[in-house]
Amino acid sequence: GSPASLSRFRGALVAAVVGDCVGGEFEGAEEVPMETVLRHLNGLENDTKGDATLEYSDDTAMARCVVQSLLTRGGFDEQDMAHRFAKEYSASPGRGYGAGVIQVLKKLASPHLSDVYQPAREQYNGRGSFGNGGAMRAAPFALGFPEQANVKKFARLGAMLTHSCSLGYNGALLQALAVHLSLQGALELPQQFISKLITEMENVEEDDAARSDARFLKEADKPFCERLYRVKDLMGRSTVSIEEVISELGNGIAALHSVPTAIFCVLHCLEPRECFPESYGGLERTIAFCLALGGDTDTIACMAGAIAGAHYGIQAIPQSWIKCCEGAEDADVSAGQLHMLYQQLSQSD
Ligand code: R7I
Ligand code: MG
Ligand code: MG
Repeated sequence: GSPASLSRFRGALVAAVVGDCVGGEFEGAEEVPMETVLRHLNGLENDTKGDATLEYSDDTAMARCVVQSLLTRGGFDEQDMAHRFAKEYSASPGRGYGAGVIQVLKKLASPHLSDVYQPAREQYNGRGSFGNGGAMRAAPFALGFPEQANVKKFARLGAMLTHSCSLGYNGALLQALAVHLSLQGALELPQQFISKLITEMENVEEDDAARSDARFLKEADKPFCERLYRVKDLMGRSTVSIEEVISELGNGIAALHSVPTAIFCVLHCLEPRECFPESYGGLERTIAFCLALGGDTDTIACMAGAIAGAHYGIQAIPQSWIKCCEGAEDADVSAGQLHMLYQQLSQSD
């Protein structure tokens, strides 16, 4: 498809929902045999019960708030977005939210709050959360802003409403950037794609807050860069086992242990591989690979789904999968609306 086409927008938003819904099955499991994953995915194709039987989790619930806020405000409005997060949580608290973020969402509901970034800063002794809750809902920022600088700026601020630790919000920035590049067709050249991400993150992680958080958490000097170099390294190998992905990149609930992993899953599945059915296209391979990792499967499949969906477009997602997932049809409609906003903003530059 052409850069920033409607099909890519629809692919990104719908595949994110599908990843969340389909990935929920294995959340928290240890490494899942590929056979089991394929059986689960096959089951969707033969699902006669029909409509939207797989519920979405907090990942999609919060992404929907981001989308609706960007659309109604025509851009980023932190008050509006914070208000939507709080309202969504109080309407459906049972979507599987992280244990810590619940405190933030309750505080955001207070009508007396003057600084909407304050509750997030109070988490974890003032250090803020490094969870992947900012990254899991970052994709819509790539669809809402044509300019790369704005994607980075607003994905970061949007994440800071709940995640004030740099390892949390920089994970969101990285995820949004990956979707942004993928929408432009950058995955046609995978080596350049990963190099661009590294160059951008080298800059982002220069920051004093990033350096001090990394030191405090005993991580590498530029933690996301270090992980992206590992991704590049794994890309160069002819075979990579699931165990290696888990040990090198992680499959956990921290942004650092899941965003680079999601990016790797997309890159690794660009070409057919022996472990997948021949009938599978790249998007199906990507989702299946994410599920086989176990751990935070809904979130990793959601993030990888957004990046892969932006690359392959809507046609790559099996209809039978879409039908099973709550919120997938809504995401398709929203993608069309974001595409219009994006085009308006592109023309006004
Ligand atoms: O990041 P968050 O919104 O959780 C997202 C995850 C996704 O997998 C969703 O699908 C859902 O299942 O949850 O929620 P947080 O509570 O901010 O962070 C998630 C978890 O990371 C927390 O419950 C902690 O276990 C851990 N964590 C930390 N632990 C110690 N110190 C995050 N930050 C810290 C920290 O600074
Ligand atoms: Mg979830
Ligand atoms: Mg999760």
